[in-house]
Amino acid sequence: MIKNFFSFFSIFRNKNKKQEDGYRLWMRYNQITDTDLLKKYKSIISEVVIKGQSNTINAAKEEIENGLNDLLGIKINISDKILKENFIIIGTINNLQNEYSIKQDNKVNQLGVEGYRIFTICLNKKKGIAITANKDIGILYGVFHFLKLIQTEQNIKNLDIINVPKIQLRLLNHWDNLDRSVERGYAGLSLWEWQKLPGNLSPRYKDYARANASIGINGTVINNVNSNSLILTKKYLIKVAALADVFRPYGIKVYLSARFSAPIEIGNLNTADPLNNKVIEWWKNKINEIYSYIPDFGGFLVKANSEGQPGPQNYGRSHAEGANMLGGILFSHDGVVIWRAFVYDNNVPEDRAKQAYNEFKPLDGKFRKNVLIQVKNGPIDFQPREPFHPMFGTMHKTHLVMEFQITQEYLGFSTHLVYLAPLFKECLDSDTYAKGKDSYVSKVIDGSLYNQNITGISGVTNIGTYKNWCGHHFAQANWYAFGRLSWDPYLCSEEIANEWIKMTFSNNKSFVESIKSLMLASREITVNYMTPLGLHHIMGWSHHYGPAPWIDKDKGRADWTSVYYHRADINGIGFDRTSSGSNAVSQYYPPVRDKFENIDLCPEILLLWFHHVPWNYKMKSGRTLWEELCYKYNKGVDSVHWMQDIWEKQRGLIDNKRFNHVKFLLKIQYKDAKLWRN
Ligand code: GCW
Repeated sequence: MIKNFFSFFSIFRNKNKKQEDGYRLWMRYNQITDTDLLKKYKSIISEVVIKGQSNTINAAKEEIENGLNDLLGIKINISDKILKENFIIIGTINNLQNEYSIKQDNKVNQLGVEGYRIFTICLNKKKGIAITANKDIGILYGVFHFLKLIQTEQNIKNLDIINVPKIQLRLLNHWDNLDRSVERGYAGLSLWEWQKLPGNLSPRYKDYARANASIGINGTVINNVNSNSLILTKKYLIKVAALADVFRPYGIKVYLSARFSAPIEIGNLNTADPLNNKVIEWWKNKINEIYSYIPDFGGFLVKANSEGQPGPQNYGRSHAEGANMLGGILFSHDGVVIWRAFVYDNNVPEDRAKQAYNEFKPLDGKFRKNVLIQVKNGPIDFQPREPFHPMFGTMHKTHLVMEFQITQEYLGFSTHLVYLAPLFKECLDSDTYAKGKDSYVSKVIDGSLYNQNITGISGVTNIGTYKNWCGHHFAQANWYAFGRLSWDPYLCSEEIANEWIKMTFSNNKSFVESIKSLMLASREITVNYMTPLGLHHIMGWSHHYGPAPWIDKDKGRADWTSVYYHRADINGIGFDRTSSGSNAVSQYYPPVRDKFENIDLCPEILLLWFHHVPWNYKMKSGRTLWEELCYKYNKGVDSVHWMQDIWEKQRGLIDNKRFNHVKFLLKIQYKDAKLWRN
């Protein structure tokens, strides 16, 4: 009865909420509902003064104008001179200095090319807020930050914010094919309408660029690493150039996945040997051609000699020889080569988890300056939980790029609610011990551990043509979190969730707190009902959705089966990677190695990753291994039910459309969790 009363009440509560489809992501700019706060903001913001002229400045102007109009429900005055008290002034440090002779302050020296400063200022005896940077792109980033302060209802009196990205190349990787299918994409087709490009530009391209710029992403690899050479033909390059033109004002460079055998497929050569002069000549011309269409082209991403892709090893050459050939040519254009370390071969009788390290470790120091090696967060393949990849501790003379997977290939596609920031953070916060204690993966990636001057991070996107971009409204949070961590890998998952929830859904305190707890728990919940205690890769054959621990040798490739990874037998379960097994632990530095090697010290969350453990082994809880597995699976299932309960309580606090969509997906997630457990 009481329950009915409340749900009746909440329907009433919700009547006036505009139904939302999620298209606007975290850039909704809905009017502030707290009337006192709205009044306060209006009293602090009376006009926007914009200095400078460029496409990026125009983008900043458009964003702040639309943003403030909508958030404050007014028509903000835009001018190029300070007319009123309580202005917001936007311009480069040079522009502001020239006009208002502001004293140079040491703080601006740290800003570099992309950093910005937002601070309270007094000019012409009037008080206002300045959003400033060395370059226009910094200003755009600053504008997004300023809007976020209002979206999340922060105090904007007496500001002094300095923000500089800690990683240079912050890239999305699209696994988009030219037929617009998306490998491991669960949100519709590829955004790129090849048949309509270059003439017909979907408005979505600009919104894509806005969303990325708002979280600091500055590059995008627009085609699949399992690449088609046709992308490098003139027909496609013109289309790519049209996209690059849309993205440029937002500070986003375009990169392409290059197929190593392109000289054969589209160049009429009979070899792609990287040391062959004709091949080198062909790439030179091709790269010159690319830069003639896209003068700020970022460079190539290459998947070579991996899962059947061609590469230098087809000609007896090493990864370094292949990558350096391309790097040598791209260098003169300021381009980079990002070469993937995701290599393994079922013909090599070695634990798959060890193969990338074995292949690349001897090449450390052999790559050109503008060649970066992109390494997945863990040594297998984007599992719900993996230890950090041992390459992060070992390549001291090589630029390493982190590769995270935002799309949920092994985490329930865009059907399961899984907030991935804790997964990303677990890897970034891991201590490699490469230079003693506190040699965190984040320090390898941001270049501080080895004093590196080119740094990068990539996220395999979850974006497609679905109206809400990512399939699940909560999957947008993973795009968002990736961007925020690529800007600053030291942010915490909670902080990121907090701002995302407020901007995407609501500032309502109890909503924010409940949803934050749900999001923060969701990854561990998923691990519990999918692969607890270090189990991994026991998903359905090829599609990777749902459980299939029974997948066995009849599939042809042992390293794509489940039994290869869980090794369950009459005695126990788990992959022995200790010194008495595959010795994968030897690829880690002693303090890490010793911990993983010793079953008593090995964190239980990774137990079956490193050890083959008897079924009746006593766990820390006092339960046997078998009981503990059952406990974890049950806990996972119960926790999804808990997520459903929490969600149900939010009815009426957000629009029904998004509420019902998430509710519907949680129901499937619950059903799937039970299937996994059973
Ligand atoms: O995760 C696996 C996927 C493949 C993918 C490959 C890779 C693009 O199952 O679909 O191919 O990794 O990262 O190259």
